[in-house]
Amino acid sequence: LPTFDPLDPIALDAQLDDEERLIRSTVRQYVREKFLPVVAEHFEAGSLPDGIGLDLGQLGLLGMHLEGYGCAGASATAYGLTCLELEAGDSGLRSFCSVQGSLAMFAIHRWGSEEQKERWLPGMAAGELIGCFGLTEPDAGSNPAGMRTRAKKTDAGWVLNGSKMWITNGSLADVAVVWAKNEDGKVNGFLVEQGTPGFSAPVMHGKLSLRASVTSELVLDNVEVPESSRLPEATSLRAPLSCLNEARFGIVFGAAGAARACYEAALEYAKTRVQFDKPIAGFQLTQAKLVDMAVKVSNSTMLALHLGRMKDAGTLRTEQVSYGKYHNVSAAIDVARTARTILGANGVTLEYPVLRHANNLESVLTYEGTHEMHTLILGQAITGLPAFT
Ligand code: TGC
Ligand code: FAD
Repeated sequence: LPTFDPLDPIALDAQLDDEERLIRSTVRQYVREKFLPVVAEHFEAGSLPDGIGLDLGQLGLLGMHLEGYGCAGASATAYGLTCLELEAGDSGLRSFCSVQGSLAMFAIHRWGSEEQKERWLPGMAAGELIGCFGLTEPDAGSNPAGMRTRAKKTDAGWVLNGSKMWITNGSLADVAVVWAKNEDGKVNGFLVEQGTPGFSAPVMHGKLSLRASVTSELVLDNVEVPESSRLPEATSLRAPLSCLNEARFGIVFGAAGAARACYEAALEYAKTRVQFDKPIAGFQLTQAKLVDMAVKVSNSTMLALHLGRMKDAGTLRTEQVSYGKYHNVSAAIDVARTARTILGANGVTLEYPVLRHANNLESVLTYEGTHEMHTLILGQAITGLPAFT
C-alpha cells in the first residue's frame, strides 16, 4: 500500500491526472517562490504586489477555463486546482484571478459581441489589461435586483448614472463591467473604459480582511458610452448571476487551499514547539485539533474535486455550487481559527499565515453570496419553498 501522507490523509492526489498535477505544481511553485515571501508586507500595507496580472497571465491562469481569444481552454477542475493553490497563498491572490477570469472575462466571453471579445480578451488573458466587475452597490448587496444604477438610451448610445461599492480591482482596471438597469427595468451590462469622462474608481481603505487586494468604489456620473460597449447578449439579472456561478466555483476550491495552508502551518508548528518537555503535537487536545483540521481540509478538497468533475461533465447545478461554498468556506474558517490557537501568540502575527487567512476568510464568507444567501438557495432547493423575502 502507498504510505500514509499526513498532508493528504485520504490520498486525493491519486484522483488527479498528470496534466492537473502539472498545473497544480506550477501554481504552487509560483506561490511559494514569488508570492509568499512578500505577502505579509503587502497585507500590512494594504496593497497588491506589482506585476501580479502579468505573472498570472504568463502562467496562462487568467480566464484559463475559457476557450479561444488567447485563453488556455483548460478544464474546470484544472481551474479549480489553480484557485486552490492561489488561495493557499492568500485569498486576495485568488480573488484577483477570480475577478479577472470568472467575472470580467467570463462576462465578455459569455455575453459579449465578437468585436468586444477580440478587443478585450487576449489582453486580459495575458494580464496586460485588467478588468473588474461592478454589481454590488451601497444599497444593493445580497439583493442585486434592487440596484439603483441606471442606463438611459440616447441617440449616441447610453448614459450611466449610479455607484458601485466593494469592487475588487476597481482602481486597477482598464475596463469595468458595470451592471445597470435600463428604462424598462431590465439589467444590462456595459464595458466602461478607465478614463471615460464622469467615471472614477476611488480606492476603499480600512479593510481588516483581504488587505492584499485592491477594493474600490465605482462612481458613474453621466457617463456616456456607445452602444458598442453594451454586452448585447445580456438582457436580465441572469447575466451577472451566471458570472457569479463561475467565481463561486473557484472559491469552493480556493477555500480548501486557505484551509490547507493553515493546517500545514499548525502541524509543522505543533511538531516543533515544546512545552512541558514535549512537542505540543503529543498532547491529546492538540491531536484532536489537528485531526479535525485534517478531516475538514480533506473533505473540502474531496467535495471541490467532485464538483469539478461534475462541472467538466456539464452536470453541475448552481445549487451544488452553493453547497460547495456553504461547506468549504465555513470549514476553512474553522480550520484557520483552530490553527491560530495551536500557534499561541505567534498565531496572531504576520510571521505565520493563519490569522491572515482567518481574516481573509471573513470576506470570502460574505462575498460571492453571503453564507446566508447560500443557505437560502439550498433551503429552497431542498424544500421547494423560497425564503428570501
Ligand atoms: P432569481 O429570480 O432567482 O434569478 C434571476 C435569473 O437569474 C438566474 N440565476 C442564475 N443563473 C446562473 N447562476 C446563478 N447562480 C443564478 N441564480 C439565479 C435565474 O434562473 C433567473 O433566470 P431567468 O432566465 O429565469 O430570468 O433572482 P433573485 O433576484 O430572486 O436573486 C436570487 C439570489 C438572492 C440568489 C441572487 O440575487 C444572489 O445570488 N444574491 C447574492 C449576490 C452576490 O452573490 N453578489 C456577488 C457580487 S460579485 C462579488 O462578490 C465578487 S467578490 C470577489 C471575488 O470573487 O473574489
Ligand atoms: P447585505 O446584503 O446588506 O447583508 C448583510 C447581512 O444580512 C448578511 O449577513 C446577509 O446574509 C444578511 N441578509 C441579507 N438578506 C437576507 C435575507 N433575505 N435573509 C437572511 N439574511 C439576509 N461585489 C461586486 O460586485 N464585485 C466585486 O468585485 C466585489 N468584491 C468584494 C470584495 C470584498 C473584499 C468584499 C468584502 C465584498 C466584495 N463585493 C463585491 C461585495 C459582496 O458581494 C457583497 O458584500 C455581498 O454580496 C453582501 O452584500 P452586503 O455587504 O451589502 O450585505
